[in-house]
Amino acid sequence: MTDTTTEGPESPVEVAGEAAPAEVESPTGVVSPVGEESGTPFWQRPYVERFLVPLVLPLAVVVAVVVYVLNVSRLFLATHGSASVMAGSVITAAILIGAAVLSAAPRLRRSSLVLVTVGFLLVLSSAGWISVGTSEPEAEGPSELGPDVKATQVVQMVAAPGGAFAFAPAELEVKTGLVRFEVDFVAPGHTMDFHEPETLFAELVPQGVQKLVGVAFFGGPGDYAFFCTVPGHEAAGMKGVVHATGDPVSLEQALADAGNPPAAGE
Ligand SMILES: [Cu+2]
Repeated sequence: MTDTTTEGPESPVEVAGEAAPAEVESPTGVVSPVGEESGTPFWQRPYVERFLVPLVLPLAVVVAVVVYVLNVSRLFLATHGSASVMAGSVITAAILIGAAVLSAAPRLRRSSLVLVTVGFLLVLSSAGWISVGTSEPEAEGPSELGPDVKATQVVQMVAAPGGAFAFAPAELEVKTGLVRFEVDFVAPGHTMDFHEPETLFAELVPQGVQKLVGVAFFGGPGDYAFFCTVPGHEAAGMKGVVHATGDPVSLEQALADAGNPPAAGE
């Protein structure tokens, strides 16, 4: 090669003579595959054919199926309404229809097939996020107070006195803090609960005629509404109001004030 650069007049002949046979040999053996690789689409290259299709593709399909199953089960568990069930059904139907369309269209270009498949995978993997809400009620900090929690005040109450849709008393005044409600259900088929979840009051559901105890936490002054949760009973008048007065108090402080051990509130 150094000779060709130094000897000007001879070099063109030598170069042409040496290069010509080299070019003739190389295009058939070496150059042509390179030309094919750069010219053919990515998914038709040898490595793709050899490894992606038999190895990666089945794995991807398995992962997609697992993700889909998890997502759909999550979808069905997530909400109480029928919207999520309908969404899940629509997605499943779309998958079936899409698969039918794909199999019925053999003349589709391979690139379009790949695009459609990727699109379906994206839809599948996002299926579970369509539903709004959680399968369990979100934690509202501390859990509801049990009947064994000590309270600083006690209220005696009668539910459904004389069979009426009422509480007696229907209106009462307390101080902020923990209040123990001793409710005498003198007629079956009634309950008691507070509208305000921050009272941490555990709904009282008696078995027939029964006296039950519940503890409510009133963290600040204000009105707290209690009612019978049986449909129609509150509208019929089975409700009442607790007027809480006094300084705001934290649950921890209220529990301590009532003599509860520190771990009781947790
Ligand atoms: Cu009732």
